[in-house]
Amino acid sequence: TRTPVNVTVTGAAGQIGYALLFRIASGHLLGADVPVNLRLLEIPQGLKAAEGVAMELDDCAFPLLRDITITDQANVAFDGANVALLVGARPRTAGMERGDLLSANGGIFGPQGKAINANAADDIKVLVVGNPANTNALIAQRNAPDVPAERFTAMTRLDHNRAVAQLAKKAGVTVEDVKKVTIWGNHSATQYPDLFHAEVSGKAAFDAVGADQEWVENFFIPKVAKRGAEIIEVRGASSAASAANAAIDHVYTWVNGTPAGDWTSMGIVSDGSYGVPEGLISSFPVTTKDGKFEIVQGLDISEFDRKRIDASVGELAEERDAVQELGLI
Ligand code: NAX
Repeated sequence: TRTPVNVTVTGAAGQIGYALLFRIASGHLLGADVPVNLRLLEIPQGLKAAEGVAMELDDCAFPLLRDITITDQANVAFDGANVALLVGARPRTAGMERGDLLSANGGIFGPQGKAINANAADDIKVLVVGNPANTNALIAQRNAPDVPAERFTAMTRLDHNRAVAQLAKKAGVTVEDVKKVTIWGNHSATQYPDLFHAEVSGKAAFDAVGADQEWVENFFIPKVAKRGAEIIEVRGASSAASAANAAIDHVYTWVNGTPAGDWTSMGIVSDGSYGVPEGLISSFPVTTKDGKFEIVQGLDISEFDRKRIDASVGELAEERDAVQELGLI
């Protein structure tokens, strides 16, 4: 039998946590033959609710779930962690400026990065879900100098999955027929969901949507980029199950690989590819294999692509400069 994998989840008592933990425990994060220990990190006010979730996890009698630890101590939560899902974050509240938001999150992701650096297992893989995800991931990464930078990633898989679904709907195909969609840049309204390099049933996706430039610019891109706000308006609460599903997809793909003839989108530390300044955590098209990822190289970047990638990456650079000024990195 395999040794259990230690999976740490922060913000475990929140709504994404509630949609996430049961799927991790049932084998969807890593595979149906991989036992897991769960380490749940919450703030003190969230500990009781986290205990309630743990009681429900017990009541599922999941064969793969070995052990659950509940704590408000980062050093305990990340002790021996192989996978860490950083979901808990400080949301933007009314009247909060960007600087306030970034410094509040720096107060969370800085110490968590240090705790990961000091306590996590050598093979630690980190996914940051809590917003602003890319910059929170950057803060954690910079506070973990002994961990290879590529182990820190930010989630744009929900945006990716949203783009796949919209494209399939428009082309009148199933989602399995849609390949090579890319989200570039920041997980924010400036992101660039790119269908120009995508394929539908093996042909150019742009042709599959009737070469309808007006639909791409005025429907597809804003639909994907602003989907989070639309969910809040219609559901009355922010995306939770779909976000949890995307977190599962992100880690599963990272560990188990992308299928041949396809790629995925992940926020990762830039190596300078496609003119994205080195060191920024930006979303790229990536393939994965044996627990490692590579940026898809050699894509033709049109002027249309360039403008949108640059706008989103520009926002990431501003966020990095702001957290640098605040002394968070
Ligand atoms: P909730 O407010 O339901 O839950 C957050 C939980 O985190 C709470 O239980 C809170 O007590 C806990 N928490 C806060 N600070 C903590 C800390 N320092 N350590 C440990 N736990 C802490 O939010 P939820 O709807 O679950 O969303 C979580 C985060 O995901 C938010 O930042 C949200 O903006 C972000 N999202 C990111 C998405 C993405 O695609 N990257 C999409 C969905 C979501 O909007």
